[in-house]
Amino acid sequence: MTRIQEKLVEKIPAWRDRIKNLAKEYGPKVISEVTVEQCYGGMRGVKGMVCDTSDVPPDKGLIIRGIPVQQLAGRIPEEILYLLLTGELPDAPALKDLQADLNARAGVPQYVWSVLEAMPADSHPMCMFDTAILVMERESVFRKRYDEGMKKEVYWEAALEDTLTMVARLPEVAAGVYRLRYKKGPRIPNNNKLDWGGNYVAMLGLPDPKGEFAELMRLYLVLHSDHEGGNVSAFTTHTVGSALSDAYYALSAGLNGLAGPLHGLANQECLKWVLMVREKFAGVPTHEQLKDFAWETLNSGRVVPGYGHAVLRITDPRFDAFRAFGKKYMPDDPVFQIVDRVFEIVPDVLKQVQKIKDPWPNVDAGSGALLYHYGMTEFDYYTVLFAVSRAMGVLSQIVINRAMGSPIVRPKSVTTDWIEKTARESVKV
Ligand code: AMX
Repeated sequence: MTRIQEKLVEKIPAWRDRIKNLAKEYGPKVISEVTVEQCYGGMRGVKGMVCDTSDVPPDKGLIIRGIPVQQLAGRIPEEILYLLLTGELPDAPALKDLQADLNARAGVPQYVWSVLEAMPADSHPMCMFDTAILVMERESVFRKRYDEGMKKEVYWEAALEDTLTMVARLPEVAAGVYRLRYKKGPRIPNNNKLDWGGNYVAMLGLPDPKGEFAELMRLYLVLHSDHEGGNVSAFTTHTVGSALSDAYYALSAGLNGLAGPLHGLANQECLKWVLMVREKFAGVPTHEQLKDFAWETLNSGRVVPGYGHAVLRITDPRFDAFRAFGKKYMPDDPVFQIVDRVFEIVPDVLKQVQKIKDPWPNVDAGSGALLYHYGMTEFDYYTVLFAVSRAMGVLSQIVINRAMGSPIVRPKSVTTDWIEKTARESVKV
C-alpha cells in the first residue's frame, strides 16, 4: 500500500462517523434558505452541497484544507494533491512515495495520440485535452471493478486509482496537445527524474534556462488546484461522478465547463484584452487612457475579463501571488506593467457599475502576462494549464465523495408557476 492509501485508510472511518453522527443528530435542522432571486440567479450563495477539500470565504479567498492559499505558494503541486486528498501536507517520505507512484503511472498510450492527431487542426486545445481524457476512460479501474461487483465501502479505492493515473498522465497529455496543436515538433518524452510541474514544463519544450518558467508553473499548478465545490467545473464533476460515472467521464465533463469564457477560459480572454490595450496605445497606456478603454469595453456590452467573481469580494489572493511573482521576475515587461496598471484603474471603474458585486481581480487577471513573458504566447492554450491543475481538486473531491458514500445529486427544480404561487402565499401570511 502507498502512504497516501494508508493515510486514507486511517482517516476515512472517522470522516464517515462524523457525517453519520451529524445526520443522526441534526438531520432535519434548517441551515439555509433560498430566495426567489437565487432560483433565477444561478443558485448563487445557496448552501446545499458539501466540499471538504477547500473553502472560499468571500472576504478571505481560497483556503485549502484549512490553510490559506498564500501560505501554500512555495509548495509543489504534489504536496497540494496529498493535502487535498488527506487533509494533511505530506512529510518527506510520503511526498517521495507519491512522486514515485505518479512516475510509475505516467506514460500516455499511443491510441490517445492517434485520436488527437485525427482531430481537425483548428480544434480548441481544451477540446483536445478533454477528448484525450474521455478516450482513456476504457482504462478506468472504477468501471471495471464496478462491473465485477465492487462493494460500496471500497469505491474510493478504485476512484483513487483512476485519480492517480489521470494526474500522472495529464501533464504529458497537455504538453502533447501543445506541441501538436501549435506545430512545435515531435513530442518530448516524460522524464521521471523531474517533479510533476518541472516535467510538464520540460515536455512543453519552451526554453527555460534559469528555471523560472518551471517555478512559475509550479506556482500556477498550486494556485489553480481547487476552489471549493460549487463552481461550474467542480459542481459538474461532482454531479457526473455522483451517477457513479467513473472519474474519467466526470473529469472530462467538468473540464468542458472550465472551457467556458465566464469560467476557466477567462484567462485567455484576459491576455487578449491586455494585448489589445498594448496594441491600441502602442505600449503601456496612461491611467486616463486605460480608464477610457475600460469604459469602452463596458459600454459595448462586454465584460472586463479577469475582474469580478461569483463568491469573492476582495482581490483574489491568487492574483496577489502572481503579481508578486511578476514584480520579482519581470518588473520591466510592458505586458506585466499593463496588468499592474489595469489593477490600479479597473476596480474603481467597476465600482461605479452598480450591478457588479465584485470589482476586484480574480485569478485570471494576471497569470497570462506571466506565461506570455516566458514565451507561451498561444493564449487559447492557457485554459489547459488551468485544467491540469484543477484536475487535482475535482478528482480529490470525487475520491472523498465515493469514500463518504455520497448519493446521486438530484436537487428539486420548480416551475415559475410554483415560485409565483409560493412567493405570493408567503407575502399573504
Ligand atoms: N465586467 C463587466 N461586467 C461584469 C463584470 C466584469 N468584470 N463582472 C460582473 N459583471 C456583470 C455581470 O455580467 C452581471 O451583468 P448582467 O446582470 O447584465 O448579466 C452583473 O455584473 C452582476 O454580476 P455579479 O453578480 O457581480 O457576478 P456573477 O456572479 O454573475 O459572475 C463572473 C461572476 C466571474 C462570471 C463575472 O464577474 C464575470 O463575467 N467576470 C469576467 C469574466 C471572468 O473574469 N471570469 C473568471 C472567473 C474566475 C474563474 O472561474 N476562472
